[in-house]
Amino acid sequence: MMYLSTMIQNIFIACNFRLIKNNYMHSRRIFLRKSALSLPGFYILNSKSQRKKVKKPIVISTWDSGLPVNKVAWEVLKQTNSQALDAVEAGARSIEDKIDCCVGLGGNPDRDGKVTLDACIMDHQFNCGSVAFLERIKHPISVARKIMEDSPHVMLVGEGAQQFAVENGFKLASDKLSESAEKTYKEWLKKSEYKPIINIERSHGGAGFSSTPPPFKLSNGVFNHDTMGLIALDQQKRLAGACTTSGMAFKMRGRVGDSPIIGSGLYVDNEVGAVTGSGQGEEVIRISGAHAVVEFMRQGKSPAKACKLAIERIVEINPQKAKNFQVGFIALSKYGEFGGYAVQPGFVYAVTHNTEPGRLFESKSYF
Ligand code: SD4
Repeated sequence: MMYLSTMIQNIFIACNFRLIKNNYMHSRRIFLRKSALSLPGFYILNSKSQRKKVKKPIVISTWDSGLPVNKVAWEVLKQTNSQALDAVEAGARSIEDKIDCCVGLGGNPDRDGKVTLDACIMDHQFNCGSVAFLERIKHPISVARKIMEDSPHVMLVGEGAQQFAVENGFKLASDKLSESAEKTYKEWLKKSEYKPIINIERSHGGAGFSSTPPPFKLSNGVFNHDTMGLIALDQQKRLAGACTTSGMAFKMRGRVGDSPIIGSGLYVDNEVGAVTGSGQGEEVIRISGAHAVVEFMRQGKSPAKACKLAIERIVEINPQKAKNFQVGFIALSKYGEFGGYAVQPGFVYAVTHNTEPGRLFESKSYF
């Protein structure tokens, strides 16, 4: 009897011990998870990283066309006390000024023949502004910044965005298509077939592409590049990003892509890094692309690895479909480390650190 009661007592103690141990492990796990989340990413937990020299200032942007854009941003960034936010806005404006296929008022129109612009901007303190479906305004990126700084909202679209812009001193431009957009649109009208091309700026040969060295031109002579996303880190370790586009050519009227969506086409978290991208907006929106990449970096992944994981997430939704579209992300950590990854080969990005006019990198890709 005594033997039995000692045994029961021992089992009871053992169970209690396991319970206490489990509880302890559980709370410890929660504590670790919580502290990891509350710290600025796992980088901080790594003592090597703490000694890491921050590479700054630095600006990186999508495509070959990022080189001249970086140059403009760099003019701002290299000045003492300059702000990454001013640098990315200046860079984005410089490409909105140009007449080309994919950014600004010279861009290709929607299927009704109207150019509609999308853009967004974000600073190091989660301030952000965005415009979508904006017509006849030359600098959507500056309207986005104005919304961020002088309105209680984050995003304005269409007529309301245009009204806000005009009320704030932006000039209403003509709604006439640029010469090259007019030509491309007339060509498209013959078949009226909506088929977004895989935008591989560096595609050699291929339908619609020349096989000359960069800058590549479409067969109609138009310089081939895409949405401009740029992210920068200034000398005060402030990150910022901007993204501007005329969106997918021949889209349905009213269609909005990822580029003006905070968390999809652009995201900045100064505790972790900044991310932007280019490509088939619908696929990016599906996974909140830029935000996903930032979260992977928060978990300790390098910028390139974080971009890769987000691209894998996109492809794995429908690998068959993914063979026919392009998405590319670029990421910049708060330490100035950078990287990119894309669904298809041919996605390049421009990096300007202390080398002018900067360097081009070709990202790895899923296919
Ligand atoms: C969009 N992401 O409107 C933009 C356009 C783009 O390659 O980058 N096209 O979906």
